[in-house]
Order: sequence, then C-alpha cells, then structure tokens
Amino acid sequence: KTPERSFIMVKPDGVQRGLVGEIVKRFEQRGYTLRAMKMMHASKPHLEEHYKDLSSKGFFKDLVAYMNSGPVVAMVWEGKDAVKTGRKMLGETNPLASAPGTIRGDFCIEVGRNICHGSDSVESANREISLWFKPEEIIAWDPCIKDWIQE
Ligand code: YYY
Ligand code: MG
Repeated sequence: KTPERSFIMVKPDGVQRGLVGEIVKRFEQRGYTLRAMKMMHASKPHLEEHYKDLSSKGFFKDLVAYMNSGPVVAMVWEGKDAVKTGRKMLGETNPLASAPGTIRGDFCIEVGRNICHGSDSVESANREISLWFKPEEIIAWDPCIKDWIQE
C-alpha cells in the first residue's frame, strides 16, 4: 500500500513572512517525507481551480486575489495519516480558533491570512497534487531514517 500523501502549501503571507523553513521543519521533524516542492506565482485560473469547491462563497474573489498576491511554496508530504495529521498540525481554518502549537495557532490571527494550506481529505489531496505537480516532479526516494520513524 502506498503511504498517504497530502498537499501542503505555504501561502503568499507565509512566504513573505519568512515562514517557509518553519513550516517545512515541522513536517520534517514529525517524520513525514518530502516528495515534491516548488515555488510558484500561481495564476488566478489555477487558484480558482484549486479552490473550485468554494466558488459560491462570498470570500472567493478575495481568497483568489490573496493567493495570487505573491509566490507560494507547494509541497507533497508523505507518511502515515498524512492528510488528517497535516490538518491537525495546521490548526483550524480560523487561526483564532487554532490551538497554540499548531502552525496557524502559532503564527497568525486572520482567516484571510492563515499562511498555510493543507488538503482536507485523501481525495482532495490526490486532486490537488495532480493540479500542482506533474508526475515527474514527484520524487521517489527513501529517507535513510525511515525505519526509525515507521515500524
Ligand atoms: O481548508 P482550510 O484552508 O482550513 O479552509 P477552507 O474552508 O477550505 O477555506 C479555504 C480558505 O478560504 C481558508 O484557508 C481561508 C479562506 N476563508 C475565508 O477567507 N473566510 C472564510 N469564512 C472561510 C475560508
Ligand atoms: Mg480547505
């Protein structure tokens, strides 16, 4: 069985605020494996596709403008329960409702400036990974510490 993968993305505010390393560090330290990473200034159509489930929401236009306001860092992280645990590591959509110790709970206060994206299900992770990455951009490798992280 292939280990679970999540699509994690540092949003433009996270990049501007120099939080890329901090966010990468947390996934590395937890024991997840980085399979793909790229910086990208995403177009509005690309972001509209990424967030298409939210297209009827009143905040959609502002959300797309915010996400298009600067470069993002898109990543694929792999490992046991990567989607659900990734969401826990991020915290709640509203940073003020996020526990200290989570990424949003430690670094932000506004729902419209919540610094990081994480897939909400395995199905959306697969959809998002194929939207943001070509198959050849996803790197097959085994960290030498893997047997010390997973049984
Ligand atoms: O998955 P997550 O990012 O936690 O929340 P979503 O419900 O998927 O919404 C995506 C994105 O939209 C959220 O991170 C901020 C923004 N947003 C907003 O600006 N205002 C809301 N009331 C809800 C979401
Ligand atoms: Mg979401």
